[in-house]
Formats: sequence, C-alpha cells, structure tokens
Amino acid sequence: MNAMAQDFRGMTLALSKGRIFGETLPLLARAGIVPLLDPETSRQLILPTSREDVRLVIVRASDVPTYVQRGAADLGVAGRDVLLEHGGEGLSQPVDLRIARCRLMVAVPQGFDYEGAIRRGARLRVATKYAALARQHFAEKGVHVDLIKLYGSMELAPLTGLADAIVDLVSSGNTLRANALEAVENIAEISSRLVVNTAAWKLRRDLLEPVVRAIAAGVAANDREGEQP
Ligand code: PRT
Ligand code: MG
Repeated sequence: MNAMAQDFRGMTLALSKGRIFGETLPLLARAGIVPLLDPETSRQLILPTSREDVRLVIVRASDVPTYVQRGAADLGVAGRDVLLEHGGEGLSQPVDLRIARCRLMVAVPQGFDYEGAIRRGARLRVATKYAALARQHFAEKGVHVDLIKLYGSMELAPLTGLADAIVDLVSSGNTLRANALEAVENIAEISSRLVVNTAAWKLRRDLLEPVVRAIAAGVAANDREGEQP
C-alpha cells in the first residue's frame, strides 16, 4: 500500500521533529515500528515505516493535537504543555511516555522582586507562547497580568523591556541562566503523552491497542532501567 495515499487504511501517527522524535523512536521500535526515512534530512512529511500498516506524519509540536483530534492521524505524541494549552478535546491519553520532561515556569530577571510586585498588586506584563495556561495560572493566584503572545524566544522579552516576566518551559535551566533570568514559580510538571483520537480508540481498537500496549511496555522497561543503580 502506498503510504502517500490519502486513502491509506492503516494507522497514522503524528510526531514532531526534534527532541520528541528522538525519544519516541525506541518506544516505537518496541511495537516493530521503525521509520524508513530520517525526518531531519528527508523533506518528505509522510514517512513510511517498517510496518506497511503504519506511517508517520511529521507536524509542528503544537499541531499534533489538531491532527489527532480531527482524525487526520489516529495517534500522536504531544507534550503535556501543548495538550493543556490546546484543551485536549476529542483526545484520549492512554500513556504518559515520561519523555521530554521539563517544567512550565514563571521566570523574571535575576533580582526582580516578583513576590513583592504581586503583594503590591502590580500589573505584570507576561510574555508567553502559553497564553491560556498563563491566563489560568495568574487568574487562580489573583494576579493582574497583561499577556503578550509570542511564538518563540520568550527569554528575550524581559531583556528588551517587552515584558516583566515570562512563562516558558525549563529543563536544565541553562537558557534562563544564559539570559540572566531566574525561575520563580512552577506551574506544571511536563512530559510527553501518547494521544489517541477518541473515536478511533473505539472504532479501530483492534488495530491500535497492540501498538499502545507495546509502547506502554517500553515505558515500563525504561522506568525499570532508570531505577537500576
Ligand atoms: O521548536 P519549534 O518551534 O519547532 O516547536 P516546539 O518548540 O513546539 O517543539 P520542540 O521540539 O522544541 O518541543 C517539543 C516539546 O518538547 C515541548 O512541547 C515540550 O513538551 C518538550 N520539551 C521538553 C521542551 C523542553 N523540554 C525545553 N527545554 N520544549 C522546549 N524547551 C525549550 C524551552 O522553551 C527553552 O527555550 O528549551 C529551552 C530551555 O531549556 P534549558 O535546558 O536551557 O532549560
Ligand atoms: Mg522548540
């Protein structure tokens, strides 16, 4: 069967390039799924795999929920940050893959008195790609904010006077340090989730369940490896 065909009858899995792709590959291999092309070098956006009944589609990380929700892909891998921001309607989340882990945090210039500013009831300008999550977080705290929607390089906003604070992902903390910023609040623990179109999860369960189970078994094996001294 031609993996390019729009009438492809097998299983379509939506993945983003970069860190999620790299960490997902070993889990897919557990289900006998090995891509036949490297998305970093191939320009093809539909990748055939070692299984004729499985193809990968390469999309932006924040577009994965949309592809899966609307059934253009049966399965996908998306960060919890992306899923929370999207809302997750129409998606089942059967497995926490425990990969691409990081924290969604509030960060400010080093030395900025964040707690003091909040106590004084200051109105903070907050730059972020996660407008919905940030709005919810500050509303729950009763903090007044002007949200500034950005699509990348959030760290630059406080350095240029665009914003007082940012809401962004932090893993090693190196990017914050390199830009003289510091994290002052943890909003959410993030890892990537396997997501499944809710309708497909009911109607195509026979096809999807063995793959989901194999991936879940791979996550459990990774955990056991991590526990070994
Ligand atoms: O990069 P692009 O604009 O194409 O898309 P994307 O940024 O949405 O995708 P990608 O591949 O960069 O990230 C995909 C997913 O990886 C995110 O949705 C998260 O769930 C997860 N993830 C895990 C991270 C990080 N860790 C991470 N550290 N995503 C981004 N970062 C960035 C962060 O935004 C900051 O700029 O790395 C920088 C901080 O890293 P440290 O190590 O310096 O703290
Ligand atoms: Mg990125």
